[in-house]
Amino acid sequence: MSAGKSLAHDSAALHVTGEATYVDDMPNVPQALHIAIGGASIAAGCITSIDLSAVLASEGVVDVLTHEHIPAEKDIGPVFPGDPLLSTGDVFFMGQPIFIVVATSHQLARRAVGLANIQYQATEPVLDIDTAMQRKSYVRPPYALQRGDVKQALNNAAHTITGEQRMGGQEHFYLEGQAAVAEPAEHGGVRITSSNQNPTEAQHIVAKVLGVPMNKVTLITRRMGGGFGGKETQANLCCALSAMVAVKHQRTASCRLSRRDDMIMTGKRHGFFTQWTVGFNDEGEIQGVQFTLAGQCGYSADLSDAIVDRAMFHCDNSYYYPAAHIEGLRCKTNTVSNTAFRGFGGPQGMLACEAMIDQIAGYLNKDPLEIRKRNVYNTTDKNITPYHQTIKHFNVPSIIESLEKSSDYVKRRKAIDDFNKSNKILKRGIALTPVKFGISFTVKHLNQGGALLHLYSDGSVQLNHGGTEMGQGLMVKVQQIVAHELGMKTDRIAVTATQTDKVPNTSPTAASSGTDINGAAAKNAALKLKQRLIDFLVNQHELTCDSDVKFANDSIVAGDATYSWESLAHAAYMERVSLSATGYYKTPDIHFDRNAAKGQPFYYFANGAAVTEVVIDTLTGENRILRTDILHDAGQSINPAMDKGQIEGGFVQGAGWLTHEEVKWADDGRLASDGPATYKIPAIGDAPLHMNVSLLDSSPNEVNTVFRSKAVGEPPLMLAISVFCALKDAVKAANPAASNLQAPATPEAILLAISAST
Ligand code: MTE
Ligand code: QUE
Ligand code: MOS
Repeated sequence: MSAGKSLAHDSAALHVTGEATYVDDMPNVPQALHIAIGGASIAAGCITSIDLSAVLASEGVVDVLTHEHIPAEKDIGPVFPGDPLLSTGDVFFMGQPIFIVVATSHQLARRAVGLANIQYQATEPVLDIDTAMQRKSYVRPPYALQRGDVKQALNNAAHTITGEQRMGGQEHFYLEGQAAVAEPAEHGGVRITSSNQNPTEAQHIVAKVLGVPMNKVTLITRRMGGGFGGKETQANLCCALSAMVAVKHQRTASCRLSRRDDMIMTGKRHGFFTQWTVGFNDEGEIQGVQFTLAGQCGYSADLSDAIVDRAMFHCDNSYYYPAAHIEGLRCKTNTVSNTAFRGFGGPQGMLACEAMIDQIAGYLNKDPLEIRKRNVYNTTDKNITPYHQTIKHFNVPSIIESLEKSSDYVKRRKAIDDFNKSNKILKRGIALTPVKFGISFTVKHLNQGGALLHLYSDGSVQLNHGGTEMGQGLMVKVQQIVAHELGMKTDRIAVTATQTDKVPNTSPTAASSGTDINGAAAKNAALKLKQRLIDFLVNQHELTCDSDVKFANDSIVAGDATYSWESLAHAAYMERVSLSATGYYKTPDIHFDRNAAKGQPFYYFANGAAVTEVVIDTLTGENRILRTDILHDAGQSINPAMDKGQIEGGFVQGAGWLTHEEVKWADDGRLASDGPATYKIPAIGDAPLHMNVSLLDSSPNEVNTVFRSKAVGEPPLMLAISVFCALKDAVKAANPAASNLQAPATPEAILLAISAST
């Protein structure tokens, strides 16, 4: 059977040979036009004059367009309005798209951009969360979760402390940048090939920008060279611009951002400023907590409402709060509009939570692991979340227990203390942190998926579904699911590009739900097709019941007869059996009343835990991850190799966020970290020296997901919180009175924490 096997990624060979085609590898059509974007050179204010004559006169330039040339809708805000495709006069951040150059080559288009003469009237930009909070400047209204009487709980608690944690944003740094190629189609339509997590939304937005119905616009995504959330809404820019040019000029138009433009013009992870007041008893058992979580949204809403919601939903991480008040603020700044990034606010909420746990441990002079275990949810009396969802099943306690043993935590804790006593300059630290990540879009309507399955008369199968491939292995997993249901070899099934004309009204491939919803939809299609074949065979062979037909080992047995897929497909076709099926799935049992802040937003939780040991150099602040042990719950894994890859990649990406990726703006609002020279992503040498990743054994999902698997895309990123907590542990060993470590824990931040006392 194919499901449950560690099959290689369906494109693995293509990836390593360079044969896999990305948007910019598409054959260069003669006459194709190339787009470059001209951005604002101030961070806030308005445009007083624009002179683009020199741009238009530049070599190879065919056209220069501003907002005045947009055929219909000028706002590409995905959920709420507020994102002008091209500035209509106001400037909200430095680099904001104002005009585009259309030229005969990418190079010539980029060269012409610099010749624009634009005058501005500048105002003072707001560049940080603190200023936005002071001014109550938000992109969306504040929102809070509430359970129990927090005031009373804090009053009655033996100890009450306040704390705060700042954390930076994160650049997606996908290897393939934002890119789209649009070809004109008949009747004012357009066909766009795009590196895109959300083809349906791009279709919707392009249709609005062009002023045509959605049926005139087709979006195609074969694969992305990484998305990580950065191509959920931010791919719309290149789609809309290339579509506009393709339709106007009736020529193929390509829009591909340079790395620098990509970093400046498209959104990133939200940095957060978090504060709490927590009450607890002598054992460190939490009695009540009050959180304020303020996210830096940039100039517009984009997905920030849902992102800060998810931060709020995760500031309990794995711990029970008898009383809680959690407020989320969506701060408006004159910076690019921030967007989805692996974890979607969850990592920020969870980091705040774990920082609070560490603070309680420090206050009571106990090992943080003791505080973690004391407060962890159970399924009996500590089982209600701040959003009133009851935890019915919870693997974290047993995961912590077995990881503590398998990683030798107690012995190593002692060895680290000894090491730190005998070493003045190098200090080690260790931390075990759990992860509980809610699976489902917290916006209900997105929790649906669709698929389209064809059996051709030669016995080959073509599979389409609403999910997109960004390297995570969605296609091979869905292929495995269908092969499993039909008892056929996976290589009989070709998974094709995601296309809005094959499966309509799809959700973004996001919230780690790709396999859950599209895999289940594909299974539904496979079962429909299978039933038609069963009916056909029962009838042909005058069998008494459906179970006389068996699908296994790539063949079909019907009573005494045995078919190959080739012979069955041909026979069914000749007898006029429909061999194409659509599939559909919607996640059951979820509901959330946002006004009451009550409900069951998540179908289930993904769980895991990590133990990380680090070493810091107290003279330079340099640091290394020495060892990480991970135990992660992927349910009954559809593809253990793929899941382990997601765990390793997610962990390292999270460690990058918390250690050396630093998004920085200069005082005038210019993005200072606008390339690989000024923004450091993890290299192979930054991965843990020793990394032991295990999947939780025999743990089929408690709810009825496809193959009883669990979503695995985002949750492992949050295992990297163990790195940050271990670094804090090492900093504390260097100076027990060290000040609060800020994230990212760069060498500078580590030195600062060691040298400045609280
Ligand atoms: N893995 C790779 N290789 N590349 C990516 O871009 N994106 C992550 C995760 N893993 C990503 C990845 C994010 S943000 C999400 S939401 C999930 O994959 C989406 O895919 P899934 O739902 O199929 O897991
Ligand atoms: C997790 C997610 C997303 C989410 C909620 C989550 C996500 C996303 C949206 C969203 C919300 C409102 C919309 C919309 C999308 O919500 O990725 O189009 O109108 O796009 O809990 O990952
Ligand atoms: Mo992932 S941030 O939900 O695209």
